[in-house]
Amino acid sequence: MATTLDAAERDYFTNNPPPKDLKANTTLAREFIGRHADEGRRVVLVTSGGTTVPLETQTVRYIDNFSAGTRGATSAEYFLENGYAVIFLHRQFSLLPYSRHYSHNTRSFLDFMKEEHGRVVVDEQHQEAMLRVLRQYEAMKRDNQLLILSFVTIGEYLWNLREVAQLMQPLGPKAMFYLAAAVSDFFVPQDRMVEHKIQSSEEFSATNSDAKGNTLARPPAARTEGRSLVIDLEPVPKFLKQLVDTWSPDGIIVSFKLETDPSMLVKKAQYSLNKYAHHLVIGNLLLTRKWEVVFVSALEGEKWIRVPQNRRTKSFSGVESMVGAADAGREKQDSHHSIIADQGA
Ligand code: PAZ
Repeated sequence: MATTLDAAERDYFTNNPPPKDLKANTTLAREFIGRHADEGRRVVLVTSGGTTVPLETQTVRYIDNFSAGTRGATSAEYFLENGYAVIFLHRQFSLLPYSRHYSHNTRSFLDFMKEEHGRVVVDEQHQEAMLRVLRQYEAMKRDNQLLILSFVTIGEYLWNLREVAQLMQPLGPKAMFYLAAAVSDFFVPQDRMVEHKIQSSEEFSATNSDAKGNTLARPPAARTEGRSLVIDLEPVPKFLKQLVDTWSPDGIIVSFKLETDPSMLVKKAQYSLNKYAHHLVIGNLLLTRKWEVVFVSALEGEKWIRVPQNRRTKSFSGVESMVGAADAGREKQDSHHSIIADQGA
């Protein structure tokens, strides 16, 4: 089994090229991990947002994943507040810790401002909430506790995950992996990816060549046949096993499982726990993910955590009530709960 997985890893990372910024990210992560290890801090890698699956090398079209990065960005704030150093590996332009309170909103951040005596100030009604967020943000910056790295594609995500996990290996159980990103299960391997935009018209559709103009050895994974677009994706190797067994075997590993069918959720979470033998699977359903999650672990079995009805907010627009509700909720929740279910965000 190990051999098969090692071969799958070798095969994937040999045939799918590293992202251009991998070296720079690795340098930043090495320095960050080393500094916090010297200071005795625990380090958590939080992954957040959805990966894309490009259909062409010069990408015009891609398959995306729904995630906005709310879970990851919110959780990162709670990890920071609880003394962790956080490496936040997120989908470019998805939500970020702290700024999430004022971005991706139905309101512009300018709506929180007003002009006073020729200067820009925060509107009175937002002062208290914004001051609270700003103080947390500044405390985090003072201690250099947050490193932000980004990905867009599934390939960029996997390369960064592997590099950072291996760098965290020496931390042993002081390393945590909190895998909240929505990662594609299927992808287009490099040797089946056409260089140029897939044409919709048959007249122009002979595009099955790579960057050098050579015809691909295997049929392109995405191509037009007649007037239809045919997409034939391959499975992404299950690297969670590699993370648990070899990349960071002593780290604490928390994975997430998303389902839409309630009858599948616990079953699938349990299956994942048994298969990968890591510490915790947090299950959530697409439609209720902001209010309830289920923890599935070998130690405690199945345990549901729900945000009480009266603390749920319905829209993204009420930032002040969102921050207020989160803080009110916090009194009643222990920090573990708060990390995964911050209402309103
Ligand atoms: O980013 P978001 O807050 O909109 O959604 C969070 C989530 C549902 C992507 C996350 O909680 C999760 O379940 N991630 C793992 C998804 C999966 O690959 O099963």
